[in-house]
Amino acid sequence: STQAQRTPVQDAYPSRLADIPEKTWLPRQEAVVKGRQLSGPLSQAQLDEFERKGYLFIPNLIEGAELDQLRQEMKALLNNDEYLDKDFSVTEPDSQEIRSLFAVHFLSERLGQLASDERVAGAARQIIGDEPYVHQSRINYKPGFAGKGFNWHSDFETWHAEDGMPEMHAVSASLILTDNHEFNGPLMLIPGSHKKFVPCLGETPEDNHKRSLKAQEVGVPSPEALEELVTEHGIEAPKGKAGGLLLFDCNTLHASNANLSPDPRSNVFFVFNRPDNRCQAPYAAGKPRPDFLAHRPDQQAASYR
Ligand code: 6CS
Ligand code: FE
Repeated sequence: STQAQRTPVQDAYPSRLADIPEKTWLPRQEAVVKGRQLSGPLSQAQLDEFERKGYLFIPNLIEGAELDQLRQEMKALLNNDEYLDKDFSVTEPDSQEIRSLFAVHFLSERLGQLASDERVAGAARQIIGDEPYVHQSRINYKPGFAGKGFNWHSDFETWHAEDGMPEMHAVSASLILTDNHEFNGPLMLIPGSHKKFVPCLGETPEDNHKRSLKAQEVGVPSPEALEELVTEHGIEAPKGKAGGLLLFDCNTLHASNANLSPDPRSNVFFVFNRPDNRCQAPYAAGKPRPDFLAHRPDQQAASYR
């Protein structure tokens, strides 16, 4: 119900505003790296880089037969016709091609294992400072010549406004399953933007996710705000062979272009959240989104299989 909405006064991260925001950005409240003392695969230097830039790319994390298996698994999932009419399978705005398939750590045992693999979940633990749970998982797929892009956004902005994620204690881990090069629409990030929350203009429409997952128009910073941030911080696009892992903070601004090359671009990604930061009531939307977009720590796979 709309009673779940909070007033902006109580909220450190107000967004979906009716009027043009007073300030371009508000300072981040939470630390970026919170588990330096915990065990895990990342070095202190890697944690420093993540802290500074809001992302870290680890080339060739997975190789050889293990990578081949994961690519096979992705193909099998994308070709599974049973998923075609499910709400967790999202197609492109103008065609029936799959753009994103959600809840993949529940749909696939192999990907479920990957989500709890120490190389991935251990890195998340070191960043967020506690044993992570999967808040969201998905495969993003951009076929050659046909895959569309994603507008600039902060994931946290959506998760806070629409899913009720209280604070910035989540990290995304994106394993690239195809080579990422400058022509197939690799992820672009604004390094350092994770320390600034950009309030966005425009109230959340009902069932916004049905459109936003195809093309996000609400919860995106204004061109003026983006220009200011890019002027200060620049844009980076880590590229590399399949099997590289990109870790990025929940509030790092990112986007990607359409794929105008013949080569598909795909990745599987897991968003890890801290159990004490589980989602509550939305901060700026009428009702919470379906759970394939925002899992709860105790949720079972049974609801998808
Ligand atoms: O809706 C989500 O949870 C994710 N998808 C999009 C297109 N934007 C926000 C967030 O990354
Ligand atoms: Fe995103």
